[in-house]
Amino acid sequence: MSGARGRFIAFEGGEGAGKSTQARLLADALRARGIAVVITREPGGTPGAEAIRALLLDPPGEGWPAEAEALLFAAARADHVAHLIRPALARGAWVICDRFVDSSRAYQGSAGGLGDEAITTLHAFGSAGLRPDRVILLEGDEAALAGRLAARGERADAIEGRPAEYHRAVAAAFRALAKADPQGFAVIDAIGAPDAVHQRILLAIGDLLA
Ligand code: Z5A
Repeated sequence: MSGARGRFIAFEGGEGAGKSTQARLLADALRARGIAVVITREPGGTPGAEAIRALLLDPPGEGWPAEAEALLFAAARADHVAHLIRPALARGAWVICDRFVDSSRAYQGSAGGLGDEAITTLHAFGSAGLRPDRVILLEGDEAALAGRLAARGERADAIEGRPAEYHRAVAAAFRALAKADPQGFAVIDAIGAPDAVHQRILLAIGDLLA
């Protein structure tokens, strides 16, 4: 690639929306166009952030108070941004990230009750407020997405296992974030065959590929 900064794409949405599947399909499609791609996830992506992921998804003791949970997500993100995301963008690679700061805004800020200002302040401090060039928000009917998770049959982690109302509040928060920033977000229907969803995503980032 030239000396230009790479593009930063984040996938967001509730559990089972197909973020990991679509992140992989997009990475393959970009590589087929000769673009250098780094695919990563949150919480995680670097050794430090993966260590924090384990603490968040399987908490020792009584579980984290809401404030500690938000701080741990922000700390993991700060390490991930400093050690992986910014260096990759600087060398011209595209970074595709399975969840980023809008997950903290929806889960900890909105559903968890800490408020958006607390989360964006932590992000400004930890990661200098880095924003994706485009957030792909995958949305689908609650029952259909729950069916996918049931078919996968894995044990729910500490956050997935929260009540349905918490996850409904997360979904509403994502919708509100996307409505408030129509340039920054592309809302994609997550229902349909993986390749059909992938084609919708390619259309939604067409301007970034031009
Ligand atoms: N969290 C937070 O609270 N705050 C934060 O700041 C961040 C995260 C960054 C991370 O867990 C948890 O942390 C998450 C939010 C919280 N908890 N919750 N809820 P994770 O990364 O392990 O979990 P996840 O992000 O929810 O991933 P997921 O459950 O694996 O869902 P997904 O990545 O969106 O879906 P998938 O793995 O691509 O697909 C799920 C299944 O559906 C799988 O069997 C696929 O084969 C199948 N699938 C995918 N696409 C389709 C289509 N199109 N049709 C049919 N079946 C499909």
